[in-house]
Amino acid sequence: MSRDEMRKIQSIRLKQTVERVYHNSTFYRKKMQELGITPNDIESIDDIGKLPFTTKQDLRDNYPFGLMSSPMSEIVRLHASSGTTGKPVVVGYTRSDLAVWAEVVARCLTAYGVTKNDRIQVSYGYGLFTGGLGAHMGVENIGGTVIPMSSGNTQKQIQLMHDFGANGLACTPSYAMYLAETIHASGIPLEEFQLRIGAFGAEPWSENMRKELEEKLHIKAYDIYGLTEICGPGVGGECECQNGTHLWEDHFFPEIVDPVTLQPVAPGEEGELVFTTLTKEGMPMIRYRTRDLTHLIYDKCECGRTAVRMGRIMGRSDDMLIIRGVNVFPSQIESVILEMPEFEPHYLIIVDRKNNTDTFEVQVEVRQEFYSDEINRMMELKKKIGHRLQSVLGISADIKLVEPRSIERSQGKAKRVIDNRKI
Ligand code: DLL
Repeated sequence: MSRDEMRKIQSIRLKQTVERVYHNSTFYRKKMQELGITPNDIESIDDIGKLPFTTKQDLRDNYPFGLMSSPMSEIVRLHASSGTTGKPVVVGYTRSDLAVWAEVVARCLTAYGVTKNDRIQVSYGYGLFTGGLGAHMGVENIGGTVIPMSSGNTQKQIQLMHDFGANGLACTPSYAMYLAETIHASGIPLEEFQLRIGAFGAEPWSENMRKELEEKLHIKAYDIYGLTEICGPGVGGECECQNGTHLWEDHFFPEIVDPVTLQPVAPGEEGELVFTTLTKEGMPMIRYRTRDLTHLIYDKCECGRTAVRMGRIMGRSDDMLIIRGVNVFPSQIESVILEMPEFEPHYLIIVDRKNNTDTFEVQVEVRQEFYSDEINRMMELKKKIGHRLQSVLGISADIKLVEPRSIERSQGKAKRVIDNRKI
């Protein structure tokens, strides 16, 4: 599709989306009124800059359903991901939203070369996380066979991958690496597996990691990108050229802005990725700040697809960590520590990658009056905070209780996160 044609479609859909949110969402109507604009001010996609930005904080402030633009009776599915503190970010989908989602994941899979003759093992987590069910719908949409494994239970994953002759694997790149190592350790020859294609995403990964995964598993490893707020996996995916992630811009309009000034950067420059959904009904997003730092490539791709490409995600403009595929904000950990009287508000988060799996340690100072030489009492305390963190974050941390005043005090901005991973 030519750029002009694409922009025509984007313009029509943007106008429809703006009408929809203005008339159906108090939140967006108020935001637009504050800027003194109405849907009549949006005549084409070139007017996108007139619209307000939306942030994770807006989702938190309007938890759980405040940003829906469809009545709840039209919402057929809810998903959620971590917010910056205790409350998750909640997204609602109408039947049509689910159809679009299945379509965009199908586009990714098709670009990887997956067909109805393939069996795809989906080893992203199923549940509120969008990874499992999103990939699942995409495979079904192209008529492939889904093996809905979800994550974990690694031995069984390998056994069924082998016995069912899975041709594709969809999971985080770090879990793929772990699966690869477990396969090698199992002694089953790689030749007995039918794996050909990997659909990896939900966390940053590098070209080196791609090479390693391709060599270890004898596959072609492709990127799949997405975020809960916009729809889940399938906002974009790589093609056979493996040279940038095509964003399905007829459904999700991308912009790159300077994260400080919020002004658009020059074409091709790096900045923060911002999306406006163009076809969503349940919970359309207007200029949603993803916090992902990347750049866009408008040159034609050798595969023939004209959809814009995105470079690798180079980092984030906030402090969100992705640990074992789970989004973790230091502020979530801080709020758990602050609500427990046994601890000082001094902590350190140490993240590393050993044997291709993320390690996650939280060091926290015990208050003098709770500090004890008795191992049992300390173990009890460790368990208590460990459980609390697990229930808030959705993953377990190695807790290290330390003596009062043993964590280095900062002279300026406290450095509370040490991320030693070299991805
Ligand atoms: O991770 C959706 C997803 C599931 C994408 C499965 C791909 C595959 P969230 O949990 O909301 O949604 O996390 C979204 O994860 O803003 C990025 O920072 C990061 N992320 C997702 N995909 C990639 C990728 C899902 N391919 C956040 N490369 C996003 C780098 C990624 N980072």
